[in-house]
Amino acid sequence: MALTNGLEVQKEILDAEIKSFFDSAPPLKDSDDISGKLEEFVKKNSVPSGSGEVRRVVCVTSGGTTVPLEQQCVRYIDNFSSGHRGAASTEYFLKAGYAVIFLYRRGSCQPYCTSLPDDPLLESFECTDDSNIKVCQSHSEVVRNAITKTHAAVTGGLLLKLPFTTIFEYLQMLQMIAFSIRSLGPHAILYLAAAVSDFYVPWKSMAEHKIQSGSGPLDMRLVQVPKMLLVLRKDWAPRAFCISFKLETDSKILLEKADMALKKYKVHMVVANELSTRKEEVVVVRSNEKISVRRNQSPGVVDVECPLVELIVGRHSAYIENPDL
Ligand code: PAZ
Repeated sequence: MALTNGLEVQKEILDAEIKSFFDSAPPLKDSDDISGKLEEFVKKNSVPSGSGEVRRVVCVTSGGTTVPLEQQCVRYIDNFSSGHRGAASTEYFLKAGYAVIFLYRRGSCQPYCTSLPDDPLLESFECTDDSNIKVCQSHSEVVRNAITKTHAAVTGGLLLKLPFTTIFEYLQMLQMIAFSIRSLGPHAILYLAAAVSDFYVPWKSMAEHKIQSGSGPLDMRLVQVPKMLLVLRKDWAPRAFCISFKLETDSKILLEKADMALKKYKVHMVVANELSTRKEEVVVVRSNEKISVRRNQSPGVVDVECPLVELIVGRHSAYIENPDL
């Protein structure tokens, strides 16, 4: 009884921290547009197909969130995430028949574009004469694939792309998505691959204008971002299959931290990865298993996300059959 009360108090404190985060965050500029798109997307994908099968929907989060240091933002704190994991995973989920809500950092990797050069406009195209531009032969296959597959997925109502930049935008949009997929119950997945800031400057204590350098060293207090995973699981979308990611640079603590996250946030699966080897290997951590998933070296299979998504689809099918196990 005492333990239950202790947990309840912790949950109340967390709820209050989360409320204060959202209350003080700058409101999303295009929130009506986003909710309209979400509503339409979920409605369209809730209708059972001709075979009576319910479409599965996954929200893939991708890329890093920024932490603004000024309200009229000149400077911000950022992180390493390229968005490759989220973009590649989106392709494999689409291939597996899922509809995907791709919540991505503006300017990060996009589905079907991960093998384009860094500066695709300049490197994939060439001017043939004053008025004509054509795709260079060496990139034509990739460009064609990127255009046709993206177009087919978006116009077919199977891919909804929603960009964010700041931690404020990301968490507000994630909450909106979680609320909108609730109605799909166990048919929905939350695949949280974005690298989310742990610390932020609350909007109200943030300088309005560009911080001046003349006044000596910068002394700034960052506050911890409230851990929203538990409320996401318990309150926002309690029946969705929830997968979080854990990144560490020290391999000695990685699995222990992933185990802790699994227990603390009650997610269904934690995908553990190390910074330097994240493109080669991940470990899927569940309460009863730890599975190492490696990039297949055979020709044509280039991403670790391919076997990872395959494994997740299998576990998700089992979850749909029996969500209480
Ligand atoms: O975006 P990317 O492909 O460069 O990296 C993917 C990743 C390492 C950000 C992702 O696999 C991950 O672990 N995300 C969670 C990071 C964390 O907050 O622990």
